[in-house]
Amino acid sequence: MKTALITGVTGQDGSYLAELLLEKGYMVHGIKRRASSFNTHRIDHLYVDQHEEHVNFKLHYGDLTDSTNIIRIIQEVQPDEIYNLGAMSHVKVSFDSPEYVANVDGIGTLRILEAVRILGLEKKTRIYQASTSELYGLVQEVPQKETTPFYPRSPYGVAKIYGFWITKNYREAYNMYACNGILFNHESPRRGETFVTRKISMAVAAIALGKQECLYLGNLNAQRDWGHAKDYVEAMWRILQQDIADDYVIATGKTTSVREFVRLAFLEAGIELAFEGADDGEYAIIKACHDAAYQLPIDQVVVRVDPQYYRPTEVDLLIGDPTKSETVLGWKPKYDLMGLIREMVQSDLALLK
Ligand code: NDP
Ligand code: GDR
Repeated sequence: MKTALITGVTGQDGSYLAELLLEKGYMVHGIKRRASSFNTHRIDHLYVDQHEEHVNFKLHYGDLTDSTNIIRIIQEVQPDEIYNLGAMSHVKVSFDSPEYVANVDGIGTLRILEAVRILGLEKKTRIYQASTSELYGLVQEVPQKETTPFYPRSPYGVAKIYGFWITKNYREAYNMYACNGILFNHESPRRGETFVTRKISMAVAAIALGKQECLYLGNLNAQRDWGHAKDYVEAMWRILQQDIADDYVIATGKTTSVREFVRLAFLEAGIELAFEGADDGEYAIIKACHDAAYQLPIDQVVVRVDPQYYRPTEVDLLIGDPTKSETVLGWKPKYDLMGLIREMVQSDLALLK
């Protein structure tokens, strides 16, 4: 039985990865932060009474800013694989807390790598680092691949670039099995509520059910390569099962604007939109409603631009080239964009009903 340790286990990816590893027969340990209220809703269904005979899932209190805690947990767990998913992961918020994001997302990665070295586990423990398409930032080349130069555009991206390079450096300097997955955006019904896709799917449900009038968004022109988190955690696992440690882009190879995502998400609820106006004054109105259950007035404004959601520096276009991961890892996503949108919108409709 292999043992895995997941930082960020309470997050979107951590919860899907824990499920996947449990299905594969792993003993899974996760690090959760102490909070003033419960923060384990994404993994509560995996909880096992620790008094039972066969416990295969265990949580430890911890924080990536505390190396004493990281060293102690890794010493106790002796993991075969560590998945470092813990991060302050919101790009816009990273402009408000730049020092914190550097500490958690940048130095936090170093703390994991150093803990493995200090404990002499370099030969035993394989490490996955949650790198990101935000490293590419300002467009240098499309589609973006493993060799595309980086140009991050936020304190989050800059912190993650440290995480990327320190992982690669420890691999080269100490011959450690440490890999970067450069993952493009991936979403799901478990996506945090302030990321744009989930904000949209929740608003579609609330507007359709007459509980909200209008959705306020920032830059509708941004284009993202959106996949499903379930597919992407499978890629993380595959990255750590190879003979040689390496870095991989994980993406669908297709890109879509925020505006188009909005249109498709409303359409999933049977609501046709028309976009009018431009720039800060752009808005969308209901053109037709095909579901008789939702009694929505035609011409109601349901989307408006609010510049408070703009970022000081934006990443305009992300589109990944997954050729290497398809060839070497044999990875291919099962979900397409419409499948992802359907699952998110239907899940939020069910939640609100
Ligand atoms: P989430 O924001 O959903 O989850 C982040 C996790 O990190 C949560 O469990 C959170 O705990 C934990 N965390 C935050 N701060 C700390 C800290 N100081 N110490 C320990 N744990 C902490 O992110 P995702 O699941 O979407 O992403 C997982 C990882 O992948 C992140 O590193 C993210 O940056 C990266 N990534 C994500 C992509 C995506 O599209 N989703 C794409 C590329 C990379 P809590 O629940 O208590 O807040
Ligand atoms: P991103 O995801 O910044 O790509 O980072 P997010 O969903 O926050 O933004 C995507 C794009 O949508 C635009 N946008 C808005 N974004 C938010 N959050 N809220 C809005 O109201 C809004 N309106 C427009 C943004 O400007 C942006 O262009 C995510 C995170 O999961 C990171 O941790 C991860 O590394 C990257 O994806 C890959």
